[in-house]
Amino acid sequence: MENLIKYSTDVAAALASGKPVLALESTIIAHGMPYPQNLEFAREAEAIALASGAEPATIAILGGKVCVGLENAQLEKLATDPTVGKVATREIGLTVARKGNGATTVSATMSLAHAAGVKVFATGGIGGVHRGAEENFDVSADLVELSRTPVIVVSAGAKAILDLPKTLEYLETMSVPVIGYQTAEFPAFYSRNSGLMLSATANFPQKIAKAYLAQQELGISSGILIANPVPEEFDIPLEIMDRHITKALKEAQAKGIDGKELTPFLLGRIVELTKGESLVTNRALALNNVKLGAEIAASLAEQA
Ligand code: PSU
Ligand code: MN
Repeated sequence: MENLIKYSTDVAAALASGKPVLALESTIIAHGMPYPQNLEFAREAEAIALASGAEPATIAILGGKVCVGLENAQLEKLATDPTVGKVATREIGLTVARKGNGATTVSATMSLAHAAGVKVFATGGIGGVHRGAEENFDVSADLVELSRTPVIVVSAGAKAILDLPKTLEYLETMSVPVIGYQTAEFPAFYSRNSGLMLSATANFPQKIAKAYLAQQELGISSGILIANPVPEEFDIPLEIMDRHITKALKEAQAKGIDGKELTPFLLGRIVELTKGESLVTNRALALNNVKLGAEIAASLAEQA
């Protein structure tokens, strides 16, 4: 796979010298936030990773090449070009084969980060088990990838657009450790609280790095999901979000939107329904995850 991967000069240098590297996804840029906030976010995420001690490696497929570390013009393309598709793990091969462009989801970014030798990845929220999954079987490939790819994923939990109890059950079944960062509760993305308790908590990045190294040494191939609550000042209470989410879900159903279109549709409608407040929170929590991700990557580089 090596020659399919195109590293930026900075990422290649960091990997060669064992410096901390942090993977970042591109679906959040292309399909998770509107322009121009998406581009500002992408640049700020990279700046925060650097300031927190890790080389940022934003991952996307461009012209059929797996790009690990992007130039400014590439970030701009992802943020503005509506023809850039949403690529989950199953779409990687075909996108490369047709020399296409694709923004990578959590599942695809994990799988490509692993192929590229990057062990830590920060995002906003992961995909999960959708509400109504008992009828429609909509379960994000993110959960499957977490069960089989040894990458630490730093998230603010899963969005309340999902069925959170079922998402946690599924992660348990798939043997994915879910560790609350300085919390015993699973955060609900926009909200710090979900009412769902976790079985594991870590208060320091070092402990997360140690857990990962133990899994590696013992041949356990699953990833680790870190649940890092949104900073208090950006929290939007669950009850408030729930009203907007229920409305957006009804609209999606009426319009017949499902499959991979559903998550981007819901995210966009929620930004409109909250008059932009959800976007401010989304940005804050994702940047907060980048900071923690960089700290974990730094700790891993020290301990490895
Ligand atoms: N959560 C967000 N913003 C996002 C996504 C999730 O807050 O942009 C994206 C991620 O890339 C995630 C994907 O992997 O949505 C999940 O999509 P699906 O439900 O189709 O698996
Ligand atoms: Mn889905």
